[in-house]
Amino acid sequence: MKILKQIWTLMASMVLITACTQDIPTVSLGIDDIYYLERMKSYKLTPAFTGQEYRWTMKTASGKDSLVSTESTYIFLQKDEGTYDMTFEIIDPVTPYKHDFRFIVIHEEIEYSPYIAHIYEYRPAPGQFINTMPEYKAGDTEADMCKKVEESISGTNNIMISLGAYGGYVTFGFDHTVMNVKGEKDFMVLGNAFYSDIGSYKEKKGGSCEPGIVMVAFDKNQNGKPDKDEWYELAGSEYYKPSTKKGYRITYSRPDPDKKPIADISNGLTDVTYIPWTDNKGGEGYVSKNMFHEQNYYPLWLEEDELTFEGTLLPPNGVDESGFGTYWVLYSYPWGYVDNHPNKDADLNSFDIDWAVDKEGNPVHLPGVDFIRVYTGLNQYCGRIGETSTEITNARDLHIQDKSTIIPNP
Ligand SMILES: [Ca+2]
Ligand SMILES: [Ca+2]
Ligand SMILES: [Ca+2]
Repeated sequence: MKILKQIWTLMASMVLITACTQDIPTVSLGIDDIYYLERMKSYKLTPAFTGQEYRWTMKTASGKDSLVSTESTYIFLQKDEGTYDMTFEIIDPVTPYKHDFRFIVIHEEIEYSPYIAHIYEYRPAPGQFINTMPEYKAGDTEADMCKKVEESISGTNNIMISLGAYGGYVTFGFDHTVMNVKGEKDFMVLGNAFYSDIGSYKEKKGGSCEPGIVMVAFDKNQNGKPDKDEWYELAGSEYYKPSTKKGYRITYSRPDPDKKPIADISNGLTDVTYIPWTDNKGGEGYVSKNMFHEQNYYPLWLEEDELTFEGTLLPPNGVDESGFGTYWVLYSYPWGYVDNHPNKDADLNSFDIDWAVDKEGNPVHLPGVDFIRVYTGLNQYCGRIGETSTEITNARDLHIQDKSTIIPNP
């Protein structure tokens, strides 16, 4: 905010200088002649005049005008420092209008961090690591829990947080817009996936892979919050397969403290009917409680007695390779999910904003994203190892120079 304020002050004084040296029109177009803006920050231009059609063009290196938009408003956003000469035209038989202006994109005053700067929301589904990763203390509010998540996974911190069973999510952002660079992956999210050490499972890339689905949003209304902005799913390797269900919705209920637990000791479960869920496909079941994690599995800072999550559902990836519940292998999907491959495979934990699709599955081009959301993509229960839950330890923007190093989890 401080940086922005300084930029605005700088811009305001520039506008003042320009305004004093030329005739002031009686009605202003609302677009200045020159703007100073930090790289990877967006600025919305809203002309005061209207007409039949609009043309926003930008001069290319060869001096040609390249059309960048035909909307009435335009959000300027550039990755690289430099001078950008632009023209705005209103095409109208009665009141045509043409205005040349310039953006000077400058380096940020305070160096950007390539790592998470802010957690906007932490809404895990029930799970065996909920209320412990991060730890809930009596009286903690949702904001307190967001702060704890921020302390865990922002900057170079890499303390694992859990999203719980299907649908549980976290929404985070950086101190700038993550740019969508053409033909390149744009950001990386790390989890705690690993392949089994046993030969054939290792080769088949199976072990503990708990794929989380990634969604992205651009702050179109420019208010710095993920509120009315449209979310787009990044279509991973399973997205178009018939085994993947779209529009899945699940509701979990707060566990009843007076309920009689039903144990399955052979699987280490102390209550197999612990947290009930129902879905919109006619399914129902439970998140069981196990003997290794005795705390309450329902997010205790939330007042609601029911939690509903909605999204795309990936097919089950867990196989009981022992045949009697003692050795579960959770296989990875090829690409496009969080907590799906070991962190050392940087490329398989990296994401391209150009994978974004709308609700109908049509590819969408976004110039960059301000908000990233990850949610657990499977509704699966694997005996003694419990519900499948995506974990996150850290994330980074791949287009910002790394000035510090983090030690990734194995
Ligand atoms: Ca890209
Ligand atoms: Ca917004
Ligand atoms: Ca995991």
